[in-house]
Amino acid sequence: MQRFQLYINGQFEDGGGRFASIDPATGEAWADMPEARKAEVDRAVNAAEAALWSGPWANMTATQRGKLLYKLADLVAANAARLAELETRDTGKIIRETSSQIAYVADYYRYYAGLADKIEGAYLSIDKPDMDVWLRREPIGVVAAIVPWNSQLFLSAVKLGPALAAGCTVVVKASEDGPAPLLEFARLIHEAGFPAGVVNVITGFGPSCGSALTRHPKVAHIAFTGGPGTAAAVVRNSAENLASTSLELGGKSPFVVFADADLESAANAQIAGIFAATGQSCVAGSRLIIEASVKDRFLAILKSRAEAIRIGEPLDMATEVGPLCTERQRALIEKTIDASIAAGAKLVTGGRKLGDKGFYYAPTVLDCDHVTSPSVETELFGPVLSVLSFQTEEEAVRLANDTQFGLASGVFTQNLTRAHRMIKRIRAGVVWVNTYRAVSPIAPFGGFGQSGQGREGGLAAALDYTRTKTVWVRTSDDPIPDPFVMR
Ligand code: TXE
Repeated sequence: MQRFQLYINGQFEDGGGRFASIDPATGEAWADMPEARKAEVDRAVNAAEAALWSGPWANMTATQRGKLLYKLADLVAANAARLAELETRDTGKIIRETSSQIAYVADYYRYYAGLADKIEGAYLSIDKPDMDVWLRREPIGVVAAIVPWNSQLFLSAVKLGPALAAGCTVVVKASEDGPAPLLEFARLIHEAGFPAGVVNVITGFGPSCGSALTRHPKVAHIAFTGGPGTAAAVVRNSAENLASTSLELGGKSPFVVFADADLESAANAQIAGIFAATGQSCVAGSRLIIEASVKDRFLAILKSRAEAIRIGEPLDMATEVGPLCTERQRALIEKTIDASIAAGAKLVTGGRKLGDKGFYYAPTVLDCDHVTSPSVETELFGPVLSVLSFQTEEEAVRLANDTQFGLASGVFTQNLTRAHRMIKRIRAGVVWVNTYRAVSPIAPFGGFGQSGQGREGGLAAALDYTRTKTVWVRTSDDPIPDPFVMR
C-alpha cells in the first residue's frame, strides 16, 4: 500500500495513528494514511503561530511572498498529472476532470501571487491637527483551512492562495476521505521553499482532528468547505477561540430553462451541471426547473444523453462518470431516491447501483413534478437530477428560490430582458446565464443562506485574510500639555 505522511513545521511525520484509504472504484484499501490527533494539531498550530510572528516569513516582503507563490504555482503545474492521478485514485473523481482542474489550480496560485504586493492600507484625513493616521493591513493570523473530499487541491487553493498572499500562516486539514493529493501537495510546499510552519498539512477525523483545530486558541480564522451540519459545529467551536469563519457549504442549485432557450445547448450544460464529478460538486445544478411546454422534449434529450454516458474506471481518460467517493454517500442517495419514488416521483432514467465492486451509481433523472420529493430538498451530492416544471416566469422564480440553500443557479433563455429580471430575483451567490459551472480565480464565489457566508476567489478574498491596525502619529514637536491644567 502507498504510504503518506503529515507535514508539520517543515517536517514529514507519521501522525498519532494510521488509517486505510479506500479506492472508490474497487471498495478496497489502497493507501496507508497518517492520522493527526490533538497532539499533532497542537504542534501544527503552534508551528504556524511561531512562523507568523518571527523568523523568515514574518520578515519577508510581500513581493517575496508573491515569488514563493509563483514558484508553488509552477510546481503545481509541473506535477499536475501526478497529483491528478492520486486524487483520482483516492476519491474516484475521473482523471479527465482531475487533470484539467489541477492544471487550473496553478492559475489560482498565480493570481494570488500577483496580488501579494497589491494589498494596500489607507491614509485617513483625520479631523484633528498635527496627526497622521493610517491603516496598516496585517495578516489576520493563523488560519485553519478545512476541506471536504471533493476537489481537495482546488478547495485548498482558494484558501491557501489568499491567506499566504496576505501573510498568514496556515494549517490545512485534508478530508479523511481521499487525503492523498493534499498530503502529496505538501511536498511541493516544501520544495517551493516556504519556511517551516508557514503551511502545515494534516488529515484526520472530524470529531478529533477537526474539532481540536477549530477550537484551538491560537487559530484566528477558519475557512471551511463541507456540509451545513459540520459548519454549525465549526461555528460553535469558534465561539471558544472567537475565530472568524468563512463557510462554503454546497447547495441545491436551480437550473432554469425557458422554452425559448437553445435546448440542445442547455441540455449539454445540464448534463455537465449535474453529472460532472459524479454530481459531487457544490454547484451541481441538481434541480431542473423547466418550462412545461418543452419539458417532454428536454427530458427526452437528457434521457438519451444520460444513458449514453461512459461509466467506468476513473483512471481511464475515456470515462465520463466514475464512482462516488464513499459508500456512505451512495447509501444516502439510495435511501433518498427510494423515499422520493415512494412519495410519487417518477424515474426517467437511472435510480440504481451499478456493478459489483466500487461505489457506482447510475446517472439518474427523477421527475418530481407536483410531488413533495425529498430529492428536491436534500443535497444529495451525487448524480441525481430532480425535475420540476413551471408555466410562468413568476412560478420559475418561486421554484428557483424554494430552497434553504443559495449557492449557484443557471438561467437559459434568449430573452434579454427576462434574463436580467431573473438575475435580479434569484437568491444565490452565483448566477450563470446561458452557461453553467464557469469559475475563475478572478471571480468571487460563495453562497446565501445554508450555502454559507464569505466569498472565495477575487481580490476581496485576500482582504478577508487581513485585519487593519489603526496607527496614530502626532506630528507636532510641541510638548503635550499637562492634562490637569485648565485652559
Ligand atoms: O462533509 P463534512 P461530509 C455536503 C454534502 C454531503 C454532506 C456531508 O451534501 O453529503 O455535506 O459530507 C471535517 N470540526 N458537502 O460528511 O463532515 C471533515 O473531517 C471540524 C458539501 O463528508 O462537512 C472534512 O475535512 N471539522 C460540500 C470536512 O470537515 C470537521 C462538500 C468536511 O466534512 C468536523 C462536502 C468538526 N466537528 C460535503 N467534522 C461542498 N461545499 O462542496 C468533520 N469535519
